[in-house]
Amino acid sequence: MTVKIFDTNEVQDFLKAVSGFEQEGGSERAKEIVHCLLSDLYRLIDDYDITPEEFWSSVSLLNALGQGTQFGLLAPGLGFDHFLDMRMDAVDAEAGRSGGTPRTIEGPLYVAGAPELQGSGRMDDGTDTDAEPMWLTGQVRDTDGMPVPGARVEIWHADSKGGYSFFDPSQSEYNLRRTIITDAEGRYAVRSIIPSGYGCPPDSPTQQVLDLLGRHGQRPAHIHYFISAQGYQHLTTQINLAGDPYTYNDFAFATREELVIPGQRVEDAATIGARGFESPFT
Ligand code: MBD
Ligand code: FE
Repeated sequence: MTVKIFDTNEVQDFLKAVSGFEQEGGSERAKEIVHCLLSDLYRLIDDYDITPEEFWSSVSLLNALGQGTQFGLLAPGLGFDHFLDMRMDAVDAEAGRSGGTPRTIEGPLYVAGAPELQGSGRMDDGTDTDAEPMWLTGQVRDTDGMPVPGARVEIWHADSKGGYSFFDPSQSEYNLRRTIITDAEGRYAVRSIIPSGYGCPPDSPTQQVLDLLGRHGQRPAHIHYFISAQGYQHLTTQINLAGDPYTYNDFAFATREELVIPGQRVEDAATIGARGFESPFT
């Protein structure tokens, strides 16, 4: 049995009523967007002969996706975050802004208010005994290559099990989350631990949706950055540690070639200072 009713006047008038077209007040933009969205969804129900059972089980799934950060996790999996980035890239190109480190997605696991470090310091609490130490050093430069002193470099990343503090209750507050203010030469340097890739919880509603699409929910090992400074455009980005099996198979589509960084093995932390920055680790 297939019935098609979408194109009837009754349904079209009903859609307008549901979207508030017959009412004063509210937002015209909201009415138009809701009308467009509902039209697509009603048509989809018609086209695919969605049964009431299928519809209500989708509602249950949406309710589950409303818990915690679940929809925030599914959104990158469905490409929304990357699509919004593509749009911001296009806006920048249109305005003639080019150069610098490419942006990529923020993801759902940022937490504001991390401890602040002046130029350098340590990000891990020392309790992850499975982890290898990692030093992150860098210099914030403008698109002309000039150093930016006093820039805010916010860094957050996962532990050796792929978990993020705050969302993983086994970690201490703000573990692996810091704000570093760049020094007079625009430089920063921190000691942390090498993160593992992230995987969506296997029994989560997000993974349930990915399973229906035959997709995995894995991200390669990565480190998140916000870079900001007075008078400059905010940058949201990440670096990927080269060599991860998921580098070019990220469920969140966040990898960009320029952001894949090969780590260098350092036997003596003091040598980090030899590359033009007085080492805070000696
Ligand atoms: C992450 O760590 C992440 O960065 C994204 C985008 C999605 C899920 C987990
Ligand atoms: Fe992440």
